[in-house]
Amino acid sequence: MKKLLALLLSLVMVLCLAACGGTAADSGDAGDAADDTSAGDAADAGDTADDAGDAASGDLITVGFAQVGHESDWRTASTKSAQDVFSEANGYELKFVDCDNDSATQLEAVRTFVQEEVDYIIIDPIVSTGWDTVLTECEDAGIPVIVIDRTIDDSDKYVSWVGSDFLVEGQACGEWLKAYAAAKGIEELNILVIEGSVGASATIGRTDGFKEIADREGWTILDSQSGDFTEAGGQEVMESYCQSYEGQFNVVICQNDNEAAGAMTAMDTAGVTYGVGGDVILVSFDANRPYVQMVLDGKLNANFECNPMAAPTVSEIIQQLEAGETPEKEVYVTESWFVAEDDVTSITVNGEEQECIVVTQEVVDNRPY
Ligand code: GZL
Repeated sequence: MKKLLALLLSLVMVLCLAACGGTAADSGDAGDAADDTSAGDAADAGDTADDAGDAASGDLITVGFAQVGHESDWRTASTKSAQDVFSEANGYELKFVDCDNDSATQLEAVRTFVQEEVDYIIIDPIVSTGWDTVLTECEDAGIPVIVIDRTIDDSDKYVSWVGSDFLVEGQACGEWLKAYAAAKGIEELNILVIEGSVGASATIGRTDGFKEIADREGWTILDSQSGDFTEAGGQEVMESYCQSYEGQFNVVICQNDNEAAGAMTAMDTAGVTYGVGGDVILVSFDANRPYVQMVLDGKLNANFECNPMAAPTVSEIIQQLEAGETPEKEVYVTESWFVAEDDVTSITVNGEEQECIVVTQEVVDNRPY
């Protein structure tokens, strides 16, 4: 019914224009309407309605966002950041798809955005490969793609990437652990790692960065398995570790906060103490507010931030593109390292001195997410 109404509306508009002696092309959207109507195709009439709709909605910029999923507190913060920034009040129409950690769903979401002829596409890639074909389709459709957070490693057909240096996050964790162990007089480190989702650049970077320091220092990594960035995954892997490596480990590295929460549950059940004064040094990544509180409470010895607030920078990039400017290809977000004790208040990562923030209640309260 809507399409029929749009078709009739278009016909009336064309007849009015003809009576006024103007040309359809002179009237902008009406010209589009005339073009679509002359095709006499109901689908075009629908497009006409959309075109009219776009014209009626003024200059809202349509943004399609294919988000990883909803697996963690970090992801929730990332999604909220996008919804806050790409609001109608800010001149955007956000088309959001939660891809539920499924790569096929994510590719389908991007193709749907192309069909819907959005103005821009944002992708947080679940995995770092398998992207060139669909990015070529976006390029052919003339739709700029901005990648956030995780990286795409098999194609550069996107305008910009905004995110974290995951390798540095892993290296910082290793350099802090080295300094902390020295300060505490711990000579032997036997380490268990709970990795993030397989194939995610965050997992790859944190794993490689930490392993670089572990290999340099001669530490023993007893095992390294994926907890898929979820609390259930972290608990499951830690339960297995507590059985397989009972009494053998004194460090657990969790590659995100939700895995750390799961690991705590498993260690509590197994009677393994962790954190400040515990038998096991427990470390996390992401630094969502509740988990920085856990650093203050001594449950976590350290937490390495991964900043989820990429959306404001993405909006700046879109505005640059709207103005015909060329944005930077890579934009890194700022991040901090949080520690429970003042034994180590700075570390050197790749020759650069970096602060380790000793957590206070004020630090917790000031966390933005
Ligand atoms: C990292 C991000 C990771 C977080 C996890 O930038 O992709 O995915 O560290 C999230 O919490 O699940």
